Amino acid sequence: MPEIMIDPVTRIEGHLAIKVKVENEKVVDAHSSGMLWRGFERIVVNRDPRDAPIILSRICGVCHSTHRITSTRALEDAADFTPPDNAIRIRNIIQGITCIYSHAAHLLVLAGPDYGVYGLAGKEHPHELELDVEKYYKLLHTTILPAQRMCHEALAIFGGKVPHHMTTLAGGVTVTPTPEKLSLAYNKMLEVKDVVGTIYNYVHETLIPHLIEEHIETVNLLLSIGVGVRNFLAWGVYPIPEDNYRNFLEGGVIIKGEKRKPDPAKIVEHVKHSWYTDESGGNPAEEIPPEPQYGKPGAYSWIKAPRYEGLPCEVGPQARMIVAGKYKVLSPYGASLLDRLLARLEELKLLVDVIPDWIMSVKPEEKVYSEYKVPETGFGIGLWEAPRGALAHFVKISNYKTERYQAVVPTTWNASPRDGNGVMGPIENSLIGTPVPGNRETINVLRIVRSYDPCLACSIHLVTPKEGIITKEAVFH
Ligand code: NFE
Ligand code: MG
Repeated sequence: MPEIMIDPVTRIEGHLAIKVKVENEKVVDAHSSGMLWRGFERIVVNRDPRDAPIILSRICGVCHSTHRITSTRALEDAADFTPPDNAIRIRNIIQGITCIYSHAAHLLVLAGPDYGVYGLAGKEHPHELELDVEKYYKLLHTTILPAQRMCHEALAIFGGKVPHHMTTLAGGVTVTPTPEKLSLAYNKMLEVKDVVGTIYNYVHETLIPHLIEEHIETVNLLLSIGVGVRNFLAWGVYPIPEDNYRNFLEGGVIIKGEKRKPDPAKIVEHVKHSWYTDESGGNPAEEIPPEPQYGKPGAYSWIKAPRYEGLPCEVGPQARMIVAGKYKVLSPYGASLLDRLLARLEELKLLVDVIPDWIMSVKPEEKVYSEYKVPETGFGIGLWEAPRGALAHFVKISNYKTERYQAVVPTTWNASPRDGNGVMGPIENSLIGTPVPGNRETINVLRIVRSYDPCLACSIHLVTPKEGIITKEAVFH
């Protein structure tokens, strides 16, 4: 039976290896392996808890702001503390802009080339899925990079710098939102809104109608592959002070089609197939900081396998938008590769449209910080949404220090290996049945993996290695 190893998967963040077994030109088995080891949950232990948001922002170079905010929320939860409304508004803006630049980068730079960047830079306009590198280069320089720069500049107005903004801390934020800063950020985000609006309209008015008319078989293929587990989890994000703190994108968990309120007590991280000691798993509120055990028999990933009520869950824009009731799935199977991309585009549009209003809702005359005191003992959970999905940080404080810390991160859910019951993670599951023409053409395997926008730095959040380079032979022996 042909076996194909893709190591590393390119155009994602970090080192992911995908191994598929192919029979009769279809994937019949899949393994997802996170191939870098990090150590953040260990680094913050025994320090002042207020160090955690600063250190944990460094989990990732993409969603750094998200980790900083989520860690701050965990600290605030541990002290039963609510920050001032203006701080909530500013954190929402920082988070929203993070999501905008991350989604735009995924759609146009990471996943886009797999589809000739949807005709915008295809060899033949507008349906050809083969990339014209020269056209793409031009698009990158005239449109994509300037829009990214504008997002970073707007974020820096509220965060001091990008990456790793500095203003969010337990108690609120430290930026003074003067009318000048607000209007500068507002104007920058209006420009971003224009760029995204143009691309969004092109996709809906030109690309999709054209594909449906002339290439319905491609559309049907993209709607029928990469379906996945169809359990969806989102914690909810963007509490709006003016709306009684309701989340702009409400959270929920959908299991077997039934939506419920999500409960972090129902998470268990499995480690049977992960390079950690068996003691390292469990509920994140109780788990010990992860203890690496490279070479553990049966293990093949540095990613743990979080499960909700024992089940794998997809997280990310498709999950979040379905849970929030903001996206209607096109696939008859309840999820798909194409829906994952379109939900990301819809969320991007939703955010570029609303962020200018959020900027104007900040009140320059109101406070942005209240005094926060680290409790002598406490336990707190920060629930939030990263661009790639549900993010939870758990902190246990004793004697004014961090005794334990856990982060359960979006790509940990999506790219997880098999769990203790041998059940595949969402990406692995999504690959089963994928056509592989000639038993060797892997474009659709790659498209499916990339549709989750994996980030390995986040998913493993641990770095060491005295052990040296990890080779594929060492993994799949
Ligand atoms: Ni490193 Fe992250 C996001 C978080 S992904 S990018 O989005 O949290 O697992
Ligand atoms: Mg973790």
